[in-house]
Amino acid sequence: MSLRVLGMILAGGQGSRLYPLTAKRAKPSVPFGARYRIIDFVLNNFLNSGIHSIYVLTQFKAQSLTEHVQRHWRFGGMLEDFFVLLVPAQMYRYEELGPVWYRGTADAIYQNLHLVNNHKSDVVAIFGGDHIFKMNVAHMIEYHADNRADLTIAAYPVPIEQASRFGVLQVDEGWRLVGFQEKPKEPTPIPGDPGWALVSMGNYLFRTEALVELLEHDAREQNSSHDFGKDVIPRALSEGYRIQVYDFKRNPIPGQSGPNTYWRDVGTLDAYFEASMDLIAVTPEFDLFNPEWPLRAANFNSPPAKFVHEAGSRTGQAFNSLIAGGTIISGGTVRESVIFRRSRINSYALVERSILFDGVEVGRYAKLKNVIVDKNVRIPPNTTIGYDLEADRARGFTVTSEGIVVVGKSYRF
Ligand code: ADQ
Ligand code: ADP
Repeated sequence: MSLRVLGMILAGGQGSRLYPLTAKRAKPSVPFGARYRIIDFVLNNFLNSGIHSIYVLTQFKAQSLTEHVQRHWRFGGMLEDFFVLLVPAQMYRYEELGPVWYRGTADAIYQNLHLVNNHKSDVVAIFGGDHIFKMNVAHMIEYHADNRADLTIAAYPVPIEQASRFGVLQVDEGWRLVGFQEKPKEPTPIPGDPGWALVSMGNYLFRTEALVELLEHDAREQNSSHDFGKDVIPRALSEGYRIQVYDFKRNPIPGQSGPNTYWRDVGTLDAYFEASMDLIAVTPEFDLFNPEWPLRAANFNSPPAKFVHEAGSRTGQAFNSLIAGGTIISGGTVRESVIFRRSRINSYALVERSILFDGVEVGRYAKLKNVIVDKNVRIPPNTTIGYDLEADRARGFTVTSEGIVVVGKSYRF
């Protein structure tokens, strides 16, 4: 890649629909897939695409995310351009803006334009930290450069009934942006394909000068909410900036054939649960095991996972599951579940279609079905969760419309 690229990840999001998993952590820090956090996927996309100068902008309940990135995404050492650095909201422009935190996604970048200027990059890649996906960003950069675009927006088709949650795009034959509405009540469908709309993935490549111009302009606007989707993109479009739309489906991932179709906002507990269950399918839509697209994650010195089994009585076994290191399945049974590290499932316990975060202990004879258990929670012996949803609600667990039960970190049995 000959262009110099700076990566900026927007990781300030609240993720309120994931509560209680986001009670004490920002959405990008929510654990996923037995050993990852949501932010790891975009970080891997950048690294696997040769983008190695990366700022992570944080704001809301950032401690867990800060510790994760600081401890586990250190690299580079003496190579100046190799870094992942956290940028908390810090009122850097206090003299100009007064005492304000990041007021929106565009303001988060505006308040840190000094970092963009210092880096002297040709392109700034501004990506969300909230999604599970693989994306070869190098291919999008090539497209951005070939089209001499000021801004390139990654796009994904969604069923029209879901499109109101997104920025909806209209393009001409050359995929140049000709219309944009942020979260419209009545989304415009793809021409000739009334059931679908083309939406923005919230992942942007900006020509650096265009970004600086647009953000400086936006900062002067009194009525702006300082958001890329609500303010900056509509203005850029009306002012005639060259905005290209990038077709995510055509994004080539080494080691994978066919179109790239997987992009998930695990923004609700049900969506989170469904994406987790996909991972344990025999042929999942999202493949964690592609050696040509390594997915780096926090590396702990965990011992191996262990299964303690005494034929006939204490059957320590797991089927169709992901089991992280340091876990001991000691005489319990696990089916179709995602188990993070250092968990312990004791004798005669049954864990089915469930997700246990780090350090969860399931006591003897406990039964769990369709349950998400947050970090370090101890489920007492003989507890049954996920079988009687009314009772679960009455006990103070969160129960979703799809019947998933969540035991939060602070729950006391
Ligand atoms: P939303 O997802 O609604 O729409 P938003 O909530 O602003 O946008 O979040 C975008 C990203 O920025 C997330 O990764 C979030 O964590 C982060 N973020 C939010 N506020 C922040 C702040 N103050 N500081 C730092 N980071 C912050 C956007 C676009 C739509 C597009 C969808 C795709 O506006 O056009 O369709 O993303 O999901
Ligand atoms: P995670 O559950 O995401 O792994 P940790 O347990 O590692 O997060 O906690 C990370 C940081 O978040 C802690 O150092 C602490 O400061 C903060 N934190 C986590 N849980 C709580 C809590 N219940 N109350 C206050 N702060 C918390």
